[in-house]
Amino acid sequence: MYLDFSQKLNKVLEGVTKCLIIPHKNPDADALGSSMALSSFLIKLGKNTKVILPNSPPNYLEWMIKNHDVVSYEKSPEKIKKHLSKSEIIFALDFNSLKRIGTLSNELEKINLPIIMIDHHESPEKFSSLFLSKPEIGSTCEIVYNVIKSINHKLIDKEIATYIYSGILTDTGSFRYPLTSGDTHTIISELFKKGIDHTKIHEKIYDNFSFDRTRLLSVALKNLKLIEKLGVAYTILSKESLAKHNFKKGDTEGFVNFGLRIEGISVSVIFIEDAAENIIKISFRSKNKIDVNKFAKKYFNGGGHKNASGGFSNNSIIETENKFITSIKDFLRV
Ligand SMILES: [Mn+2]
Repeated sequence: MYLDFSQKLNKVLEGVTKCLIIPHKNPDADALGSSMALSSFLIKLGKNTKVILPNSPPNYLEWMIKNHDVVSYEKSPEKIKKHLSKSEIIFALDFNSLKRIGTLSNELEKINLPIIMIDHHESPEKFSSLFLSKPEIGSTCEIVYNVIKSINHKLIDKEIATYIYSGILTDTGSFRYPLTSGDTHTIISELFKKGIDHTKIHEKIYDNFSFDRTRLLSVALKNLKLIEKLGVAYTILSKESLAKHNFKKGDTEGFVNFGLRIEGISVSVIFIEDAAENIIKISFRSKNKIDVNKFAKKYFNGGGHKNASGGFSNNSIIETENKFITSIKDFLRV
């Protein structure tokens, strides 16, 4: 599978000198890791490569982009229009629907360039000329690693290995989610041989809370409610709580996972009031067979993965909470 795709990709790359890489909006370590790894690799192949971000990454991931030619569409739309007009090929990484790159998708629709999509989300949409969609793999970084390895494994150095490790680490929930495989661990072993400093990567990614963020977490935990019979935990962060703790983008990342630490809980949800967009943003996490992707799609305009998805509500917090209680009961058929 990888070999076949890599051969096709190699062919596409023949004669191409200018590449662009685009990950999804609100990029996480998998989106950035796969983009930076591929960018480093393409540069080593002699391709002029730039990474376009629909918007800027959270502060704690800034170290991942600092050695690269990265432009944010949100910050410099004009620059990006120029890059798009000069580029010969576009890589779409860690997303499979143009909705996931926000208004940058309008710019892509105006140009006519081959798009190569590499992704691991369910139900890919058709917007690419060549794609590798593998929902059975835990991270895009794992897929990208296999692709570049089969093109030229000698070009994978410590820097590329560090990016790949970061994406695999976070998208597998530190190697615990079901899609983590023996193959994943074999790759990690190969990355270790490239000299990665895994302790430092963990510290950069996980030990970076501000005091405000830690206090905001305490509010989320204090607000936790259980629907014990259903094995459901949920919490709410109001716009007042966010403002009081100087909320910055990315601060609530991972909060939703805490509910799943409670014994007997298989579904955890966080509702976050977004004053700027005037919506309630919702994150869903689940264990085992419970498909919160289906739930998010059916009731809260969302989607994602089976055990990790997101959605939103246009109603008030109280209305959203009530709708959630009714719909989750219905969904879990109680
Ligand atoms: Mn991913």
